[in-house]
Amino acid sequence: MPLTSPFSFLDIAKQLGPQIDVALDARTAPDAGCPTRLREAMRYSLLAPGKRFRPMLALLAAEACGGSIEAAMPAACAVEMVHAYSLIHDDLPAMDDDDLRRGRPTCHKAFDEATAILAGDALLTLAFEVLAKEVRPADVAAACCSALAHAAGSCNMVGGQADDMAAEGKLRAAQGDGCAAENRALLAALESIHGRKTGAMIQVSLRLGALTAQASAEQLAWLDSFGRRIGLTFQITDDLLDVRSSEAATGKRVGKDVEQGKLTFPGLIGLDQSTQYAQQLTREAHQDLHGFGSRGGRLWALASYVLERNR
Ligand code: GRG
Repeated sequence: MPLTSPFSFLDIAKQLGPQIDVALDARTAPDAGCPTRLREAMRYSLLAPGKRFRPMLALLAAEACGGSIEAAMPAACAVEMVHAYSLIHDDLPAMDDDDLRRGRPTCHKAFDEATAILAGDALLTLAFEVLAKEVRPADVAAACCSALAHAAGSCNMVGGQADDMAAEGKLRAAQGDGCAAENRALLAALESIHGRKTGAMIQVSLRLGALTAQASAEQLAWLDSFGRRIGLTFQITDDLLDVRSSEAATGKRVGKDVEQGKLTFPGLIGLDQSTQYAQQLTREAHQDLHGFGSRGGRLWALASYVLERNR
């Protein structure tokens, strides 16, 4: 594996982003059975200008395993649908209560709370319909449904969100005034929450793409380790952006973690150590790709992007 990749995230995004958008658009086209306002709310959030990071992971994992972008596209759409649902629900007043997402008013602001809840529900269920109907052969479709359900469900994304909300007050009280052992325990708690809340969806995006390429058990294990590391890096950079970036650059409210007294990587270990930790994880993630040779080149560039991203 080269020490650098000849690919840039910008070029990858320019090529794959529009293909992903066309595929998402087609799968949410007007349908006689779906109420117009519900369809509009689903499309408003799903087709909003996000980074399409998870679908790109699915497509490039398939590529790394010798599969095709075309065969992996239904899986790429499914992970973005689940992601869009999670953002809609996370923005609701009962959760993070946010007004701005992807540079636009959040779904419940643009529509109303009930419509936003239903749009999230509909995107979640549509993801599984797409996988079941479009992934071939059928045993791979079943494996994809099972993996996505586990990653998005009560033991991972939803569970991580529940623990994050439950822990907020307690972790906040402990932050900053603990001894080294307490800080290590807090760091482990933080990593556990984010591993489930954010990391599991990143890992499963890779897994789904790999499954559509009939990946070997060894390749799945490499991608799992790669996904764990870039998932953690993604969360650290998210925390850093909340401190360092702007609303204009990220398309969402910043400075919110400090305002809400949330436990974060910079809050716990400082800005410099958080940056160093993210750099170390990225180096290790790059090593995880060694076995894929040059076919892993575009995935390599995505890992670098996670570290360097500014939105
Ligand atoms: C409500 C069930 C439920 C789960 C919510 C994913 C999640 C769980 C909450 C999102 C909260 C959040 C902002 C977490 C930080 C990491 C993250 C998922 C950021 C958003 O993902 P990006 O940056 O967004 O890939 P875009 O818009 O580019 O797709």
